[in-house]
Amino acid sequence: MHLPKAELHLHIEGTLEPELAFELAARNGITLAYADTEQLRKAYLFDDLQSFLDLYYGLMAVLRTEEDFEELADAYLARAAAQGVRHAEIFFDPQAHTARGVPFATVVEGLGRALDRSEERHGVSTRLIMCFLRDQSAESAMATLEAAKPHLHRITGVGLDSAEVGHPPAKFAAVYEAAGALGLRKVAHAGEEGPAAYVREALDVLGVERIDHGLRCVEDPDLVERLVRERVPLTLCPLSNVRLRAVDVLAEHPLPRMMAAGLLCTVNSDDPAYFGGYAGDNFLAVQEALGLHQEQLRELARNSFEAAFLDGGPEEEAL
Ligand code: ES4
Ligand code: ZN
Repeated sequence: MHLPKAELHLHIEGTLEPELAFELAARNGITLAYADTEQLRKAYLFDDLQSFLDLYYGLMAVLRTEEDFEELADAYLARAAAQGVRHAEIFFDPQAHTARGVPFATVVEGLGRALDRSEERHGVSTRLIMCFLRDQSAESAMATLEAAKPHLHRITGVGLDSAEVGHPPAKFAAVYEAAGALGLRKVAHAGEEGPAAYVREALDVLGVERIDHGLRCVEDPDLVERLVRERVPLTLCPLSNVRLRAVDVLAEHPLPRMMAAGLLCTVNSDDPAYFGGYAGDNFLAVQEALGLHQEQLRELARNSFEAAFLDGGPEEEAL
């Protein structure tokens, strides 16, 4: 599926393919608990968010140097470009790296090296969004924002990810306020496995401009009406929803109903190495399983550019 599109929900650590994991492990003298890429790929079968996250964080051990992060990002950008992605807003999880002794600067400079060459090499413009791990403390998130300060020229916004239930958005109110004061854009995962109330809270308490996933908004008609009225973009990830059992099968994904309700939906890949496909694969999968027509696919692609942080943000719009 080569329709030109923007990818707005992509965790760079979730693009680590088994082959690259083994290559980096060998280079860094790390022994993985899997015999080969085939065995590792079999471990990429899980049935909920937590079992996925355990593997995802564990495998990050192979990422140690700037070169590692550069290679990871460059490999993603090449694959994305081949599937029609022209603009990518890329999440990374600084705490997952600093907690194991990899400095913030190593991560952001390594990713930055690949991103700096992306337009020229791959024809893909990029933005970087740092995510706070919501199952860690608000203090840790604030310390992470502090660590980001020397690198803000590379960072467009903040996000919130990891285990959702029990970690409502309001926990991070002060961090998001501080991020906003630094001129950073704001997004948050909400309504993936958590309730519709978390989507409301992300809007009201954190002041986010986009909701990552937001799937469970459909349980709350008043919320849907508000999201439509305010044109709040939702970054949906259909293949992720199937693999993490947010929906039983793709044919039952609420995407067509959400589009019909007037929601500003986008289709993204989340953690493509783990969930069975990149951006174009997600477009193709919803086309086949949900019978979306060309015009609906074009609407999704148009939405992705409308929802992208390609403008100067709310402050510029207010001028
Ligand atoms: C994630 Cl699918 C998903 N949900 C929450 N946090 C994440 N981090 C990486 N992928
Ligand atoms: Zn995600």
